[in-house]
Amino acid sequence: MRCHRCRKPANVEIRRSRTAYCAGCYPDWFRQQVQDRIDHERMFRRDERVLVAVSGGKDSLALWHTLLQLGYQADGMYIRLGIGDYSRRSQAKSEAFAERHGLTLHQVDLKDDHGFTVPDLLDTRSGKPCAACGTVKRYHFNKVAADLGYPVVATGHNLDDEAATLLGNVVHWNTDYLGRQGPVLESTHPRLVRKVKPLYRLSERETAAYAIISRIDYILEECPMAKGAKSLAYKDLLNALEEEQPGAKHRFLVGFLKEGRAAVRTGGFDQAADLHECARCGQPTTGDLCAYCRMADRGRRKAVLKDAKYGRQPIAGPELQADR
Ligand code: Q46
Ligand code: ZN
Repeated sequence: MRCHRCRKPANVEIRRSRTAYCAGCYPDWFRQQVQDRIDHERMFRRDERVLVAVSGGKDSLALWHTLLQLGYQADGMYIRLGIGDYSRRSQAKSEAFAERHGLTLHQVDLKDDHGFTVPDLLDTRSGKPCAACGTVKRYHFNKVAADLGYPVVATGHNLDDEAATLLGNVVHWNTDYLGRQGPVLESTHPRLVRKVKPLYRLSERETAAYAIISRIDYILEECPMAKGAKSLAYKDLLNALEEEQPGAKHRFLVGFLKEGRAAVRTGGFDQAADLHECARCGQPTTGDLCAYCRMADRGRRKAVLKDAKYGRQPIAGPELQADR
């Protein structure tokens, strides 16, 4: 195949559009796709500072790199989740990227700053901390952005992530989530920052190709907690479908956003309704304590028990509070 732009031998094939690009033209094509989405979805303006949620993986580092190349003011934020060597290596990749490009990388350390780690949040039924980990990440990315005055948080969710989430929500008919799934989540409260996903139409393969061609040094290994996660099963199903029908993932997600989402929006969930400040941390919540503060209490209790078992000195966090 030949490059769609310059007719040189192609390196990256985009099967869904029956095109291909050489390594010289591909990064430009990729960045143009991102720019189109930012503009079309009105994700952020050039005068707005963007906080990129960074994990050390290809998607978040490719996103950060792309935004900088497009001329946006983008800083990074990394959360030290405390998932053993995986966390240490992903932190090192994130810090190295920031250092190499002279960028600001904000960090939160769950254990040192909050007294627990993600493995302390294991769910007793699933044996996985992923749902809780997602709450932790959303909470801290939002809180740091709100505290430091960033109007928007950008995450590296790609087409594969979004299509898998959509399939999961359809399988379980989570209509509230379906009604809110999309590339932009607007702010509904002064302390809830806008969330955007500029890579949502680019596949995992396309993002990886961008990262490799741009010589981005990212962590190759997956989080060890991801093994057996339902989202991986949905991704496998969608990949099998994509093999048979190139473009199926794209049509599934984009078709839903265009046609299906409005139909399920009647779910009745209104995020703006009844929001007040969490009694502990001040973040918006519908309850007395926010979901994060309740979960953090459980995590700290587990951490204290573990520290006692292994004879370690527990790290002080906010005082433990009884479960409600
Ligand atoms: S980091 Fe957290 Fe993921 Fe690891 S524990 Fe699960 S959610 S798999 S993106
Ligand atoms: Zn709280």
